[in-house]
Amino acid sequence: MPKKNPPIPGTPGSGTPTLAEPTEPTEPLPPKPDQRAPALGTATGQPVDGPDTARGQQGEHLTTAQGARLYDTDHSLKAGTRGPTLLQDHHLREKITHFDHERIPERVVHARGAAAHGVFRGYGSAEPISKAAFLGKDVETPVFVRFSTVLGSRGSADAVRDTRGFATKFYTGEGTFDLVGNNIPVFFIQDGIKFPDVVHAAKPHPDREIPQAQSAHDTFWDFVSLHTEATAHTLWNMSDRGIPRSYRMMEGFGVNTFRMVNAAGESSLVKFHWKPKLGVHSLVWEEAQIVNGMDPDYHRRDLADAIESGAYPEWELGIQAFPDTPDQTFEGIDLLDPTKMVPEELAPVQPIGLMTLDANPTNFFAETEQVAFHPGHLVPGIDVTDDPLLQARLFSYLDTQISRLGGPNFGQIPINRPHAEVNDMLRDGMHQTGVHPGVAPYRPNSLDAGCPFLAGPDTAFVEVPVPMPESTKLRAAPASFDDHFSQARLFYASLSPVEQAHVAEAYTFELGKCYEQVIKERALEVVANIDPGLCEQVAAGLGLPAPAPTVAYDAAPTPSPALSQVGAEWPLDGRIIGIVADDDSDLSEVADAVEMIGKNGMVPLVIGPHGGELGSGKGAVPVSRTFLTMRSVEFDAILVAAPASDPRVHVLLAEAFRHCKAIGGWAAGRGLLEAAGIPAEAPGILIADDASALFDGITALMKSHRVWERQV
Ligand code: HDE
Repeated sequence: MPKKNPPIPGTPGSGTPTLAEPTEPTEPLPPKPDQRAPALGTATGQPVDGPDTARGQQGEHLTTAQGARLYDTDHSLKAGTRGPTLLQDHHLREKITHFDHERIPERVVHARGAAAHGVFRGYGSAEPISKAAFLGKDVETPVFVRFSTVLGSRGSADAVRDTRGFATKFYTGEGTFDLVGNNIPVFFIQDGIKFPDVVHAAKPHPDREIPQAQSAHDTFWDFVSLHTEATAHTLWNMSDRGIPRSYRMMEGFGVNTFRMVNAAGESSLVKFHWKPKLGVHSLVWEEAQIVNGMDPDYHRRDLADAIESGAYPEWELGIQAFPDTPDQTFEGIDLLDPTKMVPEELAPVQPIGLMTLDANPTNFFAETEQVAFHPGHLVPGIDVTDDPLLQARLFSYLDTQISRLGGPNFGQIPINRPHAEVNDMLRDGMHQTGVHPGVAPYRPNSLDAGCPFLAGPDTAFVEVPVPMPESTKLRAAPASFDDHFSQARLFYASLSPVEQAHVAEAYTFELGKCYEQVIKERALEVVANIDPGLCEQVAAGLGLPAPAPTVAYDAAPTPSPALSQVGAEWPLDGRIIGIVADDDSDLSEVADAVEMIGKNGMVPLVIGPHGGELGSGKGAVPVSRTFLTMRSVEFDAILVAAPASDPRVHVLLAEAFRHCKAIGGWAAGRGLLEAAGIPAEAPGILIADDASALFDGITALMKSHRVWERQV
């Protein structure tokens, strides 16, 4: 008979009292394929026996890092209950030491992010210009996408005015392809050597380390007013694109021009675009500022909630394709200049696949924090160009991971493992987790039977043999890079009046936050070169004279309607409607409204004077937010079914009104709208006899995102 282990004190069956914690284990969720650690093998290539070591946790008992079971983790080992702690206590030291080292350096830029798993399905339409297998018709490829802000630290707020990162890892059968893009198609600088300059200028001031995650400060405006190639990107930041409503409602752009190569070896130049199925939508500035205090995790929460509720966000991947001519320009636009984009009206975006995000990460640190992107992670069929920004990026991303992730083996971290077979000759180094068999990590060899073998050009990644023009070694840029204003003029001219008004407000706000007069004046000179009318508005807001443009206008720019966010109708998946009600409201009507909203793929949140339920018994309605926990910015539209006199409800309605949200009232709610000073005849205010009569009208208004006619 095997000898039974003695019972561990405090565990069930041990005879000592148990803690009031659950003691029955439940099965953890199964890992996704890209969460698996590298398979372990012995030096002879045999698999290692034992439990599934790929998982972070096995078994149901608490153990040390070495697997020894523990019976107490609440008390350190002491000489008596009041005595000193003993150096012998390995569990204490292991637990505290590991904790002391739990943090890794945050990303130097894009530190704040949120991510999701998904799948990409190729349409096959890119086949004539790219041999990349994952773009083939109906080929499905797992993806992991990380969205981010650029400037803020890891714990900063989501809804700040900033560019957003949009980085996608495609785990293709031919190796991993990373599309490391932004939600703005142009960049601040033309040459990567300027990246530390723009980032140092935009980050908090080095003396007091303020302001956090903001561009509204002197060093940023000092730099961009002197370095005028940043003008177009700065203007995009000052537009609604700088404050997205949701990560699900952003476009993504590869920014740099890439190459695609087909099976015949022919090369085309391409620009990548992600088009969200829900359209491109933004917060308004006052709303964004309130959001950052009320819910700093606004975008992170929105993405996770939408995926969890089954409202999977989708984007179509598209390309603009251009002939790979020796001058690498299209319609006069230099394709190697990353401060320039090509209007869709000149080169249509052709859809090549669909991405659906359908799973949240299991562990933020393991996946979202440790994922390591690199624009040089390419597959056969996609290659880089000589864009001097892209060339510097090709160096930077690998370099930064080495200090951020503690050594050169970050590719072995589960989220970074390729799904293609890996057989490199990279060995050893910090955090090596692979057990490489064989004796000959070099080529040529005979001792490992010549392995690994080289692939033929038909399956290998082969750089496009681009002819190099005769040239001289120098530090300079082509003359076309001197044009710093045409794209900013084009973007501004393409915006609707509402969007232009937001741009004027944003410049006025940001420059109003600068202390140095000289910086405000110089920034106004730049704005004058975008649009004199815009400059006059900003100058008036700052109380300064408007300077005249210094760079001549050749002709008025031809607007690109695709650059405006306003004017179409979009699906409402995951949009949030607040319903103000109280115990005296007609609760069956409120319940009907809740049901209608949910049935239509949106989220109803009942706002009541107290928590718990409104009413009692069968017809009771659960309350989602109280007057204390709600704030207008959480809702895309508000319905009112109660005469609430609480001043916080008046603020709710006043803010929703100012932020151009649809508002509807029925029954006693009509009186509340009046009491809150909301004019019944204003655009986007609907009054009806019951909730169902309101529903169609409210959703029709929401499809245009906001009631812009109301903007004052
Ligand atoms: Fe990045 N960038 N970048 N960048 N970038 C990083 O890499 C860099 C640029 C972008 O969610 C860093 O792993 C240089 C353009 C995204 O993990 C770093 C230059 C675009 C992310 C780096 C640029 C981007 C990064 C910091 C100028 C849009 C977040 C942490 C030559 C096309 C990826 C890291 C994630 C991250 C360098 C310019 C997008 C330091 C030197 C242009 C979305 O390597």
